[in-house]
Amino acid sequence: MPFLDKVELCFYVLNKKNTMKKTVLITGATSGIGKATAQILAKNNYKVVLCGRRKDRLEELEKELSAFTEIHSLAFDVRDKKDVLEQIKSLPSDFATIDVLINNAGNAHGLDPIQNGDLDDWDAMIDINVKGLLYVSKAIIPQMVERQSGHIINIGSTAAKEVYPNGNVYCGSKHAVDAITAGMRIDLNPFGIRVGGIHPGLVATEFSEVRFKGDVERAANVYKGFDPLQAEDIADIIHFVVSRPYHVNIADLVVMSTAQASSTIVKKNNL
Ligand code: NDP
Ligand code: 8X3
Repeated sequence: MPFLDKVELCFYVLNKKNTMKKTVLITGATSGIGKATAQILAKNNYKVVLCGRRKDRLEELEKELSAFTEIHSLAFDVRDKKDVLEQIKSLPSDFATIDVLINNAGNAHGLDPIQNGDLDDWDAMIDINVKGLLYVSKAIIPQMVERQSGHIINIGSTAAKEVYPNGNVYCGSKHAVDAITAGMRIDLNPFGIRVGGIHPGLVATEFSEVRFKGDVERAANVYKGFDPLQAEDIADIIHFVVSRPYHVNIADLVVMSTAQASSTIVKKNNL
């Protein structure tokens, strides 16, 4: 083959690879599961829109991952519905078509019996885990409906499947995520949109630090004495889920560490 034809072929292949890249928007990409997911997808030929509130972390991650792919960051609080809609609308044309939405932002706030629960903690969990997920979805679903394609992955929890002592409102918020995921799958079925839930057990992230309001020692104790899931374990599974052929939808997945049998049964070494 003449040299110039070879060069042309190289350009064609590179171009084709680029136009075939899917764009993934990940909420809660500044830490834990969301960050690890951004890292694995960026290294596997996806364009990534990173979302979170902490701008410094977004900038740092954007810098790190730009070595692998196109990255765009959006800083917003998922509770602010006006800002959620405006920020997503503001995406540059290169990133505006979202093929995969990963609704991951969320946390537990507090671990108290219902009679002692803090109203602000309850608001935070319902507003972030449930309403925030809905606002982000509302901003993106119309374009998927129009294109008749797309993939939505909602990060629930084992707390979406069972209730444990003092987990009351967090478990309620995640049960809502589970129900909303099923509802999305039903309503978006006529449009050929994939919808699934991934439900991890205990994952060693900043989750417990947030739950215990910065009490690092109490947070570390949650993961002591056994081999907990790491954020990368869930990210790896998310990569598997998004990379299945389009006719395959992994609808509902519960993932625990081997040491965990349920929310309250964890085989710990003697401490
Ligand atoms: P982290 O605390 O490490 O990460 C939480 C992420 O959510 C951060 O990036 C944070 O970003 C973002 N976030 C929190 N509140 C808001 C908000 N108001 N607006 C925008 N973003 C927000 O925890 P995980 O990675 O563990 O948690 C990720 C998801 O996984 C959550 O939905 C959690 O419920 C779920 N999960 C976690 C498990 C665990 O054991 N760790 C197990 C099962 C499910 P920023 O603060 O920058 O806004
Ligand atoms: C996080 C897992 O068991 O702390 O959703 O609720 S748990």
